[in-house]
Amino acid sequence: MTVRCYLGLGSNQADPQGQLSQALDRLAGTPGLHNLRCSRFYGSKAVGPGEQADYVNAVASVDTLLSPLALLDTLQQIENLHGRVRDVRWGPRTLDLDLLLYGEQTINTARLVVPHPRLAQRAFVLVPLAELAPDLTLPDGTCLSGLLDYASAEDLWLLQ
Ligand code: ROI
Repeated sequence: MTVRCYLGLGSNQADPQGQLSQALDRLAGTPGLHNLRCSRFYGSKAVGPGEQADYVNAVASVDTLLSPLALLDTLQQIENLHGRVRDVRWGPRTLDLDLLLYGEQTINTARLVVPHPRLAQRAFVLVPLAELAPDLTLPDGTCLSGLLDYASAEDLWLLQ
């Protein structure tokens, strides 16, 4: 049985929309990932310390037989193909691919925490996620629609 997963995509360097489009092509071509769907693209003000360029963000869903860590490996390989350098925490990035949700599972390991720990506070994740799955409930029972009521969408705008 496949598991439905949600992925966060973000970029604020080197043609961010192009980075996301190319990442989606790569995800679509990855064996073991099926039924890829993506939200519309959003512009967003950078969250985190310091000044950095605005981001482009989107959320995708895929159905997969890959284990969580195999899926994480796949996402990191794609990030690396986009020249992602893991230097500055919270720093600018050519491509960020986050595993937001892996079915109903809760995962707490050194390498991977799912649901993504900051998912609930980030409008740039919640708003596109709601396009794909408006009735989604998180593993702890929280409804996405409830989180959206508190998410500030003022630093988020639709691109297409
Ligand atoms: N800010 C926005 N708006 N979008 C992101 O994808 C994003 N990713 C990050 C940090 C640096 C926390 N800020 C972000 O990793």
